[in-house]
Amino acid sequence: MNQRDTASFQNFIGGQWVSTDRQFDNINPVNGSLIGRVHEAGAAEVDAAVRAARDALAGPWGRFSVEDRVELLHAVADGIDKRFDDFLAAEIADTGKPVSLASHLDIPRGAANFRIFADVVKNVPGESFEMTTPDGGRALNYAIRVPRGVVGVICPWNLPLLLMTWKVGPALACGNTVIVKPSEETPGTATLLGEVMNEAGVPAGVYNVVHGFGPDSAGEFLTTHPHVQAITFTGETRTGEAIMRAAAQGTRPVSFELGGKNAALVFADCDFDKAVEGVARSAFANTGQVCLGTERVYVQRPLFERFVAALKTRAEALRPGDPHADGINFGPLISKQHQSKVLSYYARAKEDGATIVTGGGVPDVPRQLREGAWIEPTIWTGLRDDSTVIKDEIFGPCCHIAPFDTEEEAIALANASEYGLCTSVWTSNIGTAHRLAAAIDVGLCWINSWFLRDLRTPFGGSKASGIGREGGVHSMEFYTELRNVCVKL
Ligand code: NAD
Ligand code: 6OD
Repeated sequence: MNQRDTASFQNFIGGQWVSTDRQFDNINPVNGSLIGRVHEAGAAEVDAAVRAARDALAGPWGRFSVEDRVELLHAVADGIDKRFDDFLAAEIADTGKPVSLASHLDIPRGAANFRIFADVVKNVPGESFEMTTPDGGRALNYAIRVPRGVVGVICPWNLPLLLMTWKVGPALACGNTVIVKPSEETPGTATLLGEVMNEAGVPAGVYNVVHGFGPDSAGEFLTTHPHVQAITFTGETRTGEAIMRAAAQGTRPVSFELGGKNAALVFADCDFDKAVEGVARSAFANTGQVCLGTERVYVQRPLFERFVAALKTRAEALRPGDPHADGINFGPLISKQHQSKVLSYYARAKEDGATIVTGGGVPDVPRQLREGAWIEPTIWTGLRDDSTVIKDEIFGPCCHIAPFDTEEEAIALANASEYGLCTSVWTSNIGTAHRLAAAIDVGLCWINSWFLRDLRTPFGGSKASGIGREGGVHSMEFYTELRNVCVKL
């Protein structure tokens, strides 16, 4: 079938739309309505995708020069721009995120992820070493980067297009072929990208999409397939552990962007309004479903009461509702299932004796939205450091605020987590800023900012938050094998 059936989400294999007889519902989290049926890929469809991806490597794609790939990836980015409204509609239908967020973050980053990595591969420097040989002659060593081959790309649901293209962009720029397994919750934009790939003239089999779940479904079939040569994954730490076990068969390399329980540290000398605005954004943007989000806020004692009051005002100003409506800046959670999980933490905070500064439940929304996965932005104070709510990643629009006195205490609190994805430090003291950046065990440290991104920089987490770094030349490290060529002159 060459024409995509727009009422459903089919697999995209070897440039063709592939349906299956196992289908599941894709539900709109705004109101619980059915968006469409998703065709689940089984082992046979995953195997067909791997074969298509291998054939593409052996075919014209494998002979593309860097310049050819760069030109094509720019055409893909242009294709996303041209169909901006289609991508926007698909992303909003799947996630319920407000149009203001998706149109400023998710969709533009979808296109930028192709442009930036096309430009990175064009400019990545090489290395060479000349040497004297034992017989007194000369030899020249130079390293070339070759694609790894077929790359499995497993994605989450929170920033579907952004996080998928963040991996597909560099993988293709380096000459690999990809098989994407989008989250079962958000099949829309990965599917739509198949159309753009065909329109841009990307050879069949270079970009493939298989739909389904993790265990005993497309995710597991993909990660255990012996001809998938590298796996890049974004999602929960526990899922990462399962994928790592699968990747151990055949010692395939992995790149993991995993969970976080990030701390914001607000010093008494900060620019107060900017700190409140930044921490509010980091706690509540995308309804708290951002791996970089802040669920632990530590405020230096002289500012504590004022900061809690100001953050409460921010939380209470958020407007849930129809994502396309004017003035709406707060979407639902991704699903009823995730809503139950987040609400269980809201209940746990109460049981553990938290003071609920604001929120703590489900907001009152218009009747037509009541089947949606709505949740209140929530702030707590007064929990003990060892409370589950302080330790677990909740992935909801909530944070706990606690006071601290000294810089050493702030560092110890930030580091008291199994995770190490990011932190944000709010201070006007440059010495404090640099000392904290060196002392907090994270992959990303923002000073007086949050989620400010230059795509050339290393991105990833330490501890249980990930393995490896992607971004700029760091993505090249993962998506290529470096081969040394030694030429006796
Ligand atoms: P998840 O781990 O449940 O699922 C992610 C993907 O893995 C989905 O496509 C899922 O179907 C697939 N999957 C699940 N089990 C699998 C298995 N055994 N084998 C193969 N594939 C499998 O994560 P999620 O709920 O979709 O996303 C939220 C999580 O992602 C949070 O923990 C969040 O912190 C994390 N995340 C991290 C980053 C980062 O950059 N560090 C970015 C976004 C999200
Ligand atoms: O900005 C990015 O490149 C990136 N990987 C963001 C991750 C956000 C997590 O939810």
